Amino acid sequence: MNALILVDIQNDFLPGGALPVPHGDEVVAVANRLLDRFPVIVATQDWHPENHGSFAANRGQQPGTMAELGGLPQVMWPNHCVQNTGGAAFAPGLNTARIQRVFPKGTGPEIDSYSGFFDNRRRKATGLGDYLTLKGVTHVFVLGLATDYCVKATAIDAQQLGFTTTLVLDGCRGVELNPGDCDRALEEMQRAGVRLVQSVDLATNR
Ligand code: VGL
Ligand code: ZN
Repeated sequence: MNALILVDIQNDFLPGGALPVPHGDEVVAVANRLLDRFPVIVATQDWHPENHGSFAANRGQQPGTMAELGGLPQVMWPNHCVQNTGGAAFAPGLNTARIQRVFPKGTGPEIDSYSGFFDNRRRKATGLGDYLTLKGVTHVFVLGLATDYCVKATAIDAQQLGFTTTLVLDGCRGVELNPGDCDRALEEMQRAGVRLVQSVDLATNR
């Protein structure tokens, strides 16, 4: 059984948002086009409290610098995807009606969660892994935002959990804080066993 995982396709990650991913809006059409082909569709949603420790303003830091959170190195981000704000809402135009379950992440102030499966210390699961297993999913297709953070972490965790994992390249865009970050992320995913495809090369699964 195949599942589509839509990673963090949220307003704050679109151009004009609080943590804009260049051309992030372009993944929406790719996502919508693929929806009909998957029996299982889930989404992750970055869902932070106002006092989240990854927010530079809460730490007296500048966005884009490095700090520490929960004992791990942590990029300091602009405030973004605050729970129940418009910035945390899914992108307008994303066909959310077919999303069967949403998995919020980054909900605790003391730890970030790039992966849709676990927090960054891998202490707590979001439930996504168990959900997919319960649905009989063996192969997951991942797309969304951002290639070099949450997409990468989600795809690698999926593969490591035993799901055959395919990244839909044209359905992803990255932050690229440092030049080359997206290319390195793709290499890292491939090294972990993640396959890369273009959406046009996906056969219809119906
Ligand atoms: C993300 C940075 C901070 C992402 C989330 O969705 O890739 N990046 N929070
Ligand atoms: Zn975040």
